[in-house]
Amino acid sequence: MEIDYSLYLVTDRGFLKNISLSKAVEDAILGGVTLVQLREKNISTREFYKLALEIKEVTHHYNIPFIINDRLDIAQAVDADGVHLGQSDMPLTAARRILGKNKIIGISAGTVEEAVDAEKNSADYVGIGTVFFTGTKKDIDTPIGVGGVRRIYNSINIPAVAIGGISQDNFKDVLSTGVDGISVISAILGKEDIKSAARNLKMS
Ligand code: TZP
Ligand code: MG
Repeated sequence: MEIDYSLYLVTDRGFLKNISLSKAVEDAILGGVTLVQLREKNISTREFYKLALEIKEVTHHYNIPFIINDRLDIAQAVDADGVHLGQSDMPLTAARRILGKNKIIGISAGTVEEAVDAEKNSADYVGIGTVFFTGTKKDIDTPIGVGGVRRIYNSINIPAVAIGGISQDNFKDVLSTGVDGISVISAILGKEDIKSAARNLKMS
């Protein structure tokens, strides 16, 4: 399956006002989101599973790949298209053994070394970041900036998206590095009009 990484929505229900996550995801897809990752913290396994089934229904209706953050078991249980793993999550080699070749595995990388390692161990894509300071994820040391994205992207030959503090104001600078896409939470889910917010992050 050829994957379009250009506009990658990561979820966080904390941003939503008076709208369900499945409706928000649907609006985002109608605005042009090409990939969806369910990333929900502080949620029970049962709730995560139920939410994953709900969101998968929406993404599959629109033929959009559906990725689960962190939880391989949930990804398997709902037959998602893949998982996204951080540097403290299940190691990539183990995850690949569990999920097999046909699932998408994405890895977060903040350094050249982490990105090169991900490629060597057969990641499908890398999430490069954190690019800019963001209120959404506060445990960041120093943002790598657009220069950092360029350096890391130039060190690998697999698809990559940039993440962290990307907005309507800076996304074109980020895309100028050549990365395959941008990954966002607040720039879409934090807006009143989710569909237009997504549309405003499209290149043309
Ligand atoms: N990983 C690095 S930054 C980040 C994640 C999940 C949060 C991105 O959120 P936002 O609102 O797009 O800055
Ligand atoms: Mg993680």
